[in-house]
Amino acid sequence: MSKFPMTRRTLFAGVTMAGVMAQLNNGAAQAQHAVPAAAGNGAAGLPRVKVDLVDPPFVHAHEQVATDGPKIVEFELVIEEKKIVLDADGTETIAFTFNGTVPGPLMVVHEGDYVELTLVNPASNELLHNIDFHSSTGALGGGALTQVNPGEKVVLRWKATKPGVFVYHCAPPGMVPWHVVSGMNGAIMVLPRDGLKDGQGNPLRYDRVYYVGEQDFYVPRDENGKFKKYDTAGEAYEDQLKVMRTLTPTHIVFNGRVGALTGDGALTSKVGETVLIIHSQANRDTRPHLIGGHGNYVWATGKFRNPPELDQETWFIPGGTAGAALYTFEQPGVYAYVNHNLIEAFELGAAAHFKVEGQWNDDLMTQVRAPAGV
Ligand SMILES: [Cu+2]
Repeated sequence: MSKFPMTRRTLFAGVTMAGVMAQLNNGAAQAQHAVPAAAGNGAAGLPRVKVDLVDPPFVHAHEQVATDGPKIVEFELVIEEKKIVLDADGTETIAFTFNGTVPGPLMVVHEGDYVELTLVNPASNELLHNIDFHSSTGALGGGALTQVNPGEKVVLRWKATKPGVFVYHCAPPGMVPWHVVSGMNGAIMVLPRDGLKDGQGNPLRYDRVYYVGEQDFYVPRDENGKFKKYDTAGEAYEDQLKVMRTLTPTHIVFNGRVGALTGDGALTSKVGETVLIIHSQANRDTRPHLIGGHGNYVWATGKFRNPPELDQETWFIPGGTAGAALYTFEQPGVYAYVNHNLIEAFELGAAAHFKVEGQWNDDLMTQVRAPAGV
């Protein structure tokens, strides 16, 4: 695609002219038809619960072990196209967001629940959007059933059959990578109904959960090497596509900007607390590492039917995946949590801090002799 499709008319034209999309639209039409007609719709009659999502790195209140049977869990995501600042130099990009944040909020349900998502594309936006849940089954993960133009909303329901953490992202026809690298992705956690387990079937619980969404950005530069600013996404599109095709991000950040999770935004914990870290990257591979700590139990590819790996130093999360790591802090201090491609962490921004309170354990580490002359 060489020209940015600016109007709703051209957006629709792009959809209907593409052969592959015609097939997808047929599939979508059939699937839409099938929803009300399907026999044995397991969602019928189930209790409903409406969940208010919260901004990352925080996660809405939820049960780790389900105390009831399956239910329909209602979420709402409002799409917001907005200018965001990526770093202390004031570098800007026009982000596409679910609920105004990069990443979008973490949703939590249990295996066997039904997710019922209302996706709202306010009239103030310019572009068509949709949502592909990697955790769902069929119709491009829901992408074929959720295309909403500005001024529209849609409701999608799907059954959470696979326990794990999964990416969701926008995937509009012809513009998938652009929307994903403009920030339009997030994650969902489908917990086993009886909670997390180690490899031997023993329960694993967490005191806190944080959601880290890693994002690569591709900001065009002017002839002097300075980052360019644009008034609209449409103006930026062609320049941005050129940078994207280099596969060389200008920024790789946690939670939307350099330093979002350091300083005042640092993640907090206490010695003795067990923290679950959900980490997603919708586009590129990443390799989280907690400097001075470990991943005690790690589902690097995020799927809870697999036994967690133990005592990891660094774990590998392939692009398009969410991973989960459980750690119990044993020492106080400030820990850096980084993408251990250290250039990406220290030069491009993929780093967070944990500030941990508590008593130092001399047995685990002590400075036997302070630095001084030899
Ligand atoms: Cu989008």
